[in-house]
Amino acid sequence: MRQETMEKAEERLVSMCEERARMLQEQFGVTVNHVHALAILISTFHFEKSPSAIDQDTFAKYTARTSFERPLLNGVAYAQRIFHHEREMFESQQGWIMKTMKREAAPPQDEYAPVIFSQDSISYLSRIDMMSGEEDRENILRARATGKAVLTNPFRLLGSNHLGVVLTFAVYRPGLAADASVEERVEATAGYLGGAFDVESLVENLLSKLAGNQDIVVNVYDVTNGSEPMVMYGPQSPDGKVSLFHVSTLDFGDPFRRHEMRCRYKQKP
Ligand code: WA2
Repeated sequence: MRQETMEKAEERLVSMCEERARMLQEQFGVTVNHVHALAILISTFHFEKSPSAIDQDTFAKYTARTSFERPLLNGVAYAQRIFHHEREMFESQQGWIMKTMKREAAPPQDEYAPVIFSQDSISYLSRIDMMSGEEDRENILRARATGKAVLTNPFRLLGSNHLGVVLTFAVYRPGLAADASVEERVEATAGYLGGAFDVESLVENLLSKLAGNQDIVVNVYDVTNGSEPMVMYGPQSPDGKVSLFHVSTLDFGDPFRRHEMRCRYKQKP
């Protein structure tokens, strides 16, 4: 009798966890695909057309109108690759000076990635050199070397201070071969398109709509470094020993990273 209730409870936990994991992975996937398409839109209408057919206003309008395609992102932005020798010319053409993530004047560097186009929801990124932030910088370097979607560690995002991860795609100048080498990719890089998965609020919103949500505790971890899992969503220190828990694997599309969802019942009071 008790054995049977235990089995039922476990079955229910497994099914609730799997449902949540598949739903989250699905929404991550469609969001990543749409940002990929936006990166191609920039390369087509900003670089293959002269003069460019995109400016801040068209970017803001188009990204606002298509935001339903990116349900887990708080917005998207485009950062242009600028070398140090181009900086003075760039800043005088733009009529502004780039800033660091800490809002200071950007000190001299070999190259920069100032945001020139942003969705209104994350307009606080405009003029910021994204290479001045450790997580964003790592993403930029890995995105341009691979040509694939890349994700950061979980960290506190600008603006909201919510826990989340940044997604980046490199935008290449036209003519890059599909089988290009790392050096060719880096050389052909024109800029970076990306945005932040606001995991803390948008995943919360997604899960809160599901039946049985008040009965379980859900955590998402970045387990890329197996010995040091990083909380990406959920309570920072989930209760230690619980007899019943379930782990669902997650694939967010960055082969360099591993994620998983862990679910358990709330402790009875
Ligand atoms: N987007 C939104 N919030 C953030 C953030 C970010 N990065 N970094 C810290 N908080 C323009 O990789 C290029 C977006 C970075 C893309």
